[in-house]
Amino acid sequence: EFCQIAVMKSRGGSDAADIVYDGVEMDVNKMKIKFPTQLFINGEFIDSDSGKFLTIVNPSDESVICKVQSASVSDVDKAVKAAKVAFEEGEWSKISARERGQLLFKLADLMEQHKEELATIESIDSGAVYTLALKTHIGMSIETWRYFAGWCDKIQGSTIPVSHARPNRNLTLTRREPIGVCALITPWNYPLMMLSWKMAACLAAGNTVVMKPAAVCPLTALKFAELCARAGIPRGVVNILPGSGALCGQALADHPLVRKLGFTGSTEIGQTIMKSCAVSNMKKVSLELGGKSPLIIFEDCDLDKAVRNGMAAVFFNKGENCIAAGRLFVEERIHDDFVRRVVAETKKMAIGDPLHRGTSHGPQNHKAHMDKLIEEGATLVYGGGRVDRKGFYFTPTVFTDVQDHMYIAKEESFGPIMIISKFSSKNIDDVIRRANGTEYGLASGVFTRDVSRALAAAERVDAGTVFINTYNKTDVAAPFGGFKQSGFGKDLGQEALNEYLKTKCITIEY
Ligand code: TAP
Repeated sequence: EFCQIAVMKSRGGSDAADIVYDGVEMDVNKMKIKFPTQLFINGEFIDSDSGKFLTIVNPSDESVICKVQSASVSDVDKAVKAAKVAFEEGEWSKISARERGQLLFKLADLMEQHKEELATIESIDSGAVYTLALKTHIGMSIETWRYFAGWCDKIQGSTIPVSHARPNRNLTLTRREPIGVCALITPWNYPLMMLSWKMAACLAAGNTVVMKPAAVCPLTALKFAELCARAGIPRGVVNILPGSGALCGQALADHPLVRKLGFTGSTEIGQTIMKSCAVSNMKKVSLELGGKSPLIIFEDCDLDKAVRNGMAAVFFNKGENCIAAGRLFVEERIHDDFVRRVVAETKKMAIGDPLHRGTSHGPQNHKAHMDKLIEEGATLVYGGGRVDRKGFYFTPTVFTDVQDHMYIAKEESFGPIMIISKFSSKNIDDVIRRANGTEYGLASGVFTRDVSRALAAAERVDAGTVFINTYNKTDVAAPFGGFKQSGFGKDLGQEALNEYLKTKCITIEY
């Protein structure tokens, strides 16, 4: 139901005691949820200049949830200018780093209080299975905010012994400073988590931000905007602009007052963005892009675990997972057994309504994405098409006998499709060469009980993440990001702060 909603906010932002927005209230998942449907600029929810909307569809039943304001180029300009004022003159620029941390902790607490609501919104918007949304999409988002809130007052420079200009003496020190107005552009697979991975580090470093969520899944970002206002994040510090990539995203990459752009998405759009950042004003850029991650399973592994983790490596979050194992290399002696077991387990996966607690596999995120998941080549041993029910459901799929040159072995599916080929233990160099035979380098995995073999593989695989005897084990404290055409610049961990800081070097003579 579309309505006007007023919610209390604690302090900061505009002078009014309440935040008012046009939004939606729904009874779903045995709870009341409400969220804004307007742009969030300078601490207020407002309509777009363009009068354009995004239509938001629930992928589990293809129903329209609501319409959301779609930002225009002039809305982007308005938001960037508000973020610039907030950075240079606002309360944000005056409070101490420790106070900044307290505000981010408060925001995390509010997210925690609303985690069921956020997970429900994520589920209806993106098709994420609710139980997973609660634990990962929302749970890891909250952890990310707390982790970076803790960093705020620990960002420090160094003192450096430089050569003296005799007879005088010199001292050099460095300051780690925020960059200014940052833009963030994120994809649809983990809407709130991708926002959090980038924005928490960005704000902890003291920047202000204009953020564009994916056009198909903007709802948790808008709920997050409401929580920012309620937490008392000063006006203009966080601006959220749902809109199209071609218009709103491009305007952010082109904007001369934006000094840094953090992007997660496809390699193709990453290239466009990097070019635009260079041409407009040489803005700093970090890119988390696609992957086709290899998972190498040796015959001496714990096979039960390899089957379980191998499936999770591919089917987690419906395969809409940037580090999904896009290529499984299974040693020939265990290959047939592995395939048999994987297919038996895959058949047992509970496909259905993502809000049902027993569901393990929900619908694909949106129709255009699902329509791309068509099989070709190789041997299809299970699945390979839509599930016969309403909603964008795709059967978890297994291909064997995949050759390295085939399209499905080279291009990311971003869907629940397992691609298996064999290798021989007689030629480990060969499987490493095949694993590295891609322009991507996001993640990788190895299953073996032989420590030397595991470490040798970890050393030689050219990817930003290597999992040994596990998969998908990301953590807010550990750096995450790819090599080669999977991009550069890390999310998470201390290293992520570097993406949102600049180092100033000060030399004193005395
Ligand atoms: P993209 O099509 O690249 O879209 C990502 C974001 O960029 C969206 O918000 C999109 O807007 C926007 N965009 C599109 N064109 C733009 C332009 N010209 N200028 C500025 N922004 C623009 O990717 P996707 O299909 O949403 O996401 C899937 C891809 O993301 C996969 O390849 C996956 O591997 C990758 N991914 C990587 C990671 C990491 S951490 N490496 C994590 C998740 C996903 P619209 O909403 O209008 O499309």
